[in-house]
Amino acid sequence: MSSQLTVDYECPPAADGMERFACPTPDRQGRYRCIDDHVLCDGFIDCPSGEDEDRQACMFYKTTKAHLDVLADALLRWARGR
Ligand SMILES: [Ca+2]
Repeated sequence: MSSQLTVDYECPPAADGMERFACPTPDRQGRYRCIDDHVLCDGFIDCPSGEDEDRQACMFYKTTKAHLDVLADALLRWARGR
């Protein structure tokens, strides 16, 4: 038996090919739930222990995503202006 301290569970990709993520803790049946990235920090608890709505993680996630959106927007405008 391997240690349960780390999550090494791989989620199969979603039907549309998007990457999915395993919740860090298993549910009552001992199964790791796979969630889509768009349910992260959406205000609804999707993981058994609510990790996908963790306040600190979501703050990091949202600021990072905001920066990436600005960067992607700037790249798009740069590409269009050429
Ligand atoms: Ca959620």
